[in-house]
Amino acid sequence: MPDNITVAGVAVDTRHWIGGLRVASADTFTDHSPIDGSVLGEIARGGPTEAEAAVAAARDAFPAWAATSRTERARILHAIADGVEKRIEELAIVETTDNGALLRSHRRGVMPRVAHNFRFFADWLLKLDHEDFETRGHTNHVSWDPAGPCVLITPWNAPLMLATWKVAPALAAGDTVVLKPAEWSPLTASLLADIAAEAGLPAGVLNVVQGYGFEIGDALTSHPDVRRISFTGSVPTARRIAQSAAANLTPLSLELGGKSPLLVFADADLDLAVDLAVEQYDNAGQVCLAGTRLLVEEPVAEEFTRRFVAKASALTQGDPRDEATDIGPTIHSRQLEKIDGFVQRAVAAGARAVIGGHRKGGQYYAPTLLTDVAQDSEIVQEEVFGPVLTLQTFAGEDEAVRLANDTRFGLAATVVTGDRERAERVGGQLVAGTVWVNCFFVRDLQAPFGGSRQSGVGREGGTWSFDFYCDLKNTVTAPKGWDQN
Ligand code: TXE
Repeated sequence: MPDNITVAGVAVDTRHWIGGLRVASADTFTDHSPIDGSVLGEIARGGPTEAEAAVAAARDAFPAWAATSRTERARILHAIADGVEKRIEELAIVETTDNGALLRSHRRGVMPRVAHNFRFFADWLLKLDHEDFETRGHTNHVSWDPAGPCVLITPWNAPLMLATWKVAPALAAGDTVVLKPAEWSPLTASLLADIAAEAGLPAGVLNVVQGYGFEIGDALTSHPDVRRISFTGSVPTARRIAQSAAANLTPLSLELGGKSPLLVFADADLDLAVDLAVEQYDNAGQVCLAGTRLLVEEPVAEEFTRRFVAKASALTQGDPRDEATDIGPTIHSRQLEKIDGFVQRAVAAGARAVIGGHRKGGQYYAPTLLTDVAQDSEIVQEEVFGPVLTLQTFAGEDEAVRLANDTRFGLAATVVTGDRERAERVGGQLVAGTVWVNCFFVRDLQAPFGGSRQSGVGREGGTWSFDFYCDLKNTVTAPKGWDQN
């Protein structure tokens, strides 16, 4: 197997990155581009041996990295951000070729935010503190101690973005990392390893292992030397990881799926509501936060649907490398089958496809809107993870809230209304980690991010990330015992 492949003119090392060295595996797996199904190359296929080596490297590197001053850790994180910024074009084209999301958003939105992830947590680290306080003359000093090696397991829908939401705070906290990117989009994690090494991150502080989750996952998540596991992905895999982590009671952060509602009240700016609704097709709907359940108040449902259809029908679907493309392919043919299965079963159960409802060749699925769907049906209750929205109507706030909350998920919700008091009232009753009012996808790293119910465990962002990646320690010192000498 060659150690390097060239993807869109960029050389990518296909081996693991363990203890500051490139390491091959006897086996490989084939990485395809979702754009046209072409083979990108053979990637190292890790298993328990590589998991063990990577955790050992992270364990060995931990004491020195944990003892590195905050200012030095912050300096290196900024240097990684510089490296990302220098390679934005390369990272963007490799990510698009590997996962099919739009090049224009990788270039202008995602990759700059990847750099920002490192800068943000570097800066936050420097202001991280607790005030000391006193108890009957004793001082309490709370410190944020680095926890140890962390296993970070990430998905394919926003590979480098979601990986660096975890890598940056873990490194800032003084932890060492084993990153396992998804087998469907392994390439930018390998480039990140290069960038981190060039930025001066010591060997073993960041390790990247490649492979199938079912082959390498258990060895990582059940390892007794691992102090934290952070995972973004599906609910069934999260259950599996939780069982595996239970062996050592390793703390977990889980960011899982969603079936988020987008509520449109009759007093809403309808054009804004339509814009926000059409935005849910971004990344071909392969976004955990997507507001895939459109809930529209009865008096405006017809007009909303008319305007939505006009706008959605004008979307351009095709090669994600073209600037003019709005919707790219789905990640792989199994995902396409899964999406189509959901839609065909819904139609067989009486749903009507107002637009779409079919494949478009290759791995592309037509943006779809389904009406006449029952609240307890599969299409309303299960995450499709494709460009498929349902539309239901409601009469009044109570019904809107009841429908919105009636799922096992609780990741996000969007409320579109012209009435501030209604926004507060309704927002206050929604079960969701994030509520957007008259907007969507606005994300500040200072804010907690995560899901309720089966959408996740824990929150990422600002202090919440450090809470997770650190062992908080309280040192209580008495006023006596100091004058022995
Ligand atoms: O996810 P998996 P898949 C949802 C979405 C999608 C479905 C399936 O509905 O259709 O999940 O996607 C690693 N131990 N989301 O199968 O399996 C795996 O290698 C340890 C929502 O791709 O959860 C990859 O790195 N790790 C989501 C990561 O888990 C294991 C994003 C995610 O893969 C493992 C992705 C194991 N036993 C999918 N098995 C979101 N929240 O945004 C697999 N993995």
